[in-house]
Amino acid sequence: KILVTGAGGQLGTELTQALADKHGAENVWATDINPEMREKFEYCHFRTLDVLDGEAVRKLIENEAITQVYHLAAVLSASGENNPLFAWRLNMESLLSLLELAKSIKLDRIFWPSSIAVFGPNAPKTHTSQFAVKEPTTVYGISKLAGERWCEYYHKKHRVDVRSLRYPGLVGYKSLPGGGTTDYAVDIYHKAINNQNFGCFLKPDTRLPMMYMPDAIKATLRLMDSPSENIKIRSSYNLAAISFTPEEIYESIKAHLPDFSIEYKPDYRQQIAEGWPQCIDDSAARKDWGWHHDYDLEDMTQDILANLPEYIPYLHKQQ
Ligand code: VAH
Repeated sequence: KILVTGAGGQLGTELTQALADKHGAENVWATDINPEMREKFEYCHFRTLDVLDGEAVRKLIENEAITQVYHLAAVLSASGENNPLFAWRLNMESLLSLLELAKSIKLDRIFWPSSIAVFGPNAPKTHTSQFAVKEPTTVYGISKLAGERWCEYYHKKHRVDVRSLRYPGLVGYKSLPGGGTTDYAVDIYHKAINNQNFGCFLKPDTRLPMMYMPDAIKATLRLMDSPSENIKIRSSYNLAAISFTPEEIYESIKAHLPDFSIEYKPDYRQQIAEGWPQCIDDSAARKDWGWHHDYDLEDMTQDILANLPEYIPYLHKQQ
């Protein structure tokens, strides 16, 4: 029985569906702080849940005999800078109370997303290794680094089977752009199909590690299906796929929609992006549990331009 927190978010929207497809919708409890998300989860169970309410989380897990928790609820990098103490509290306290709960209630396994945001400006910009120096400069990155340390601690000290991935920027067409610094790469497709000029909040040459959502889902399911003894890294695995700049994703779209235009208006998110690596080394994930990505930039652009137009009505139901 699976519990997903923050199910209404960018990753949760697609991961919850994938988990229902894999384990049966009757075995999946989607939860979100926003009760309006209920209409996105008619295919499985839905509960409104504040992950900071430890008692409510415990009750749901016990009452429904939950065995796996995908704890996705979090404040992302850009939003976090506008509300630092709340971002720290939500990202950190909710994870800690879940790990503490996992000590007493026997949970089969927990998934918790980390991010390449754990690396700061002084990490190597390319081929950033699993163990490169981590001095994150955003509240989000600080909370994800601290969270990784706690995951490894609870695994070592209390045998909690918690697993984690350092996602790059995730791009998908099934959710609207959110509070992430990489969400320009989601918004650009919406503007392109509406033939609107795209105002990009990053400079044209800002290279970032990115991944198409189907690859992120595949990695998550594969990590969680692997035998525990294969999961050697219990902080969080580097995970990589593609790496592109705003100019490159714009050109990949323009090849299909010649009239599409862009202008660059860098804002506070430029500095966040410049503090992150440009492409990271995920050899540990490839070695330990056979990771490899499927989609490159052109595959992603073709798939999104083909599917986003007919998906739009569902998206605006979410707003
Ligand atoms: C963010 N999408 O922008 C997230 C992610 C690497 C970026 O962590 O905050």
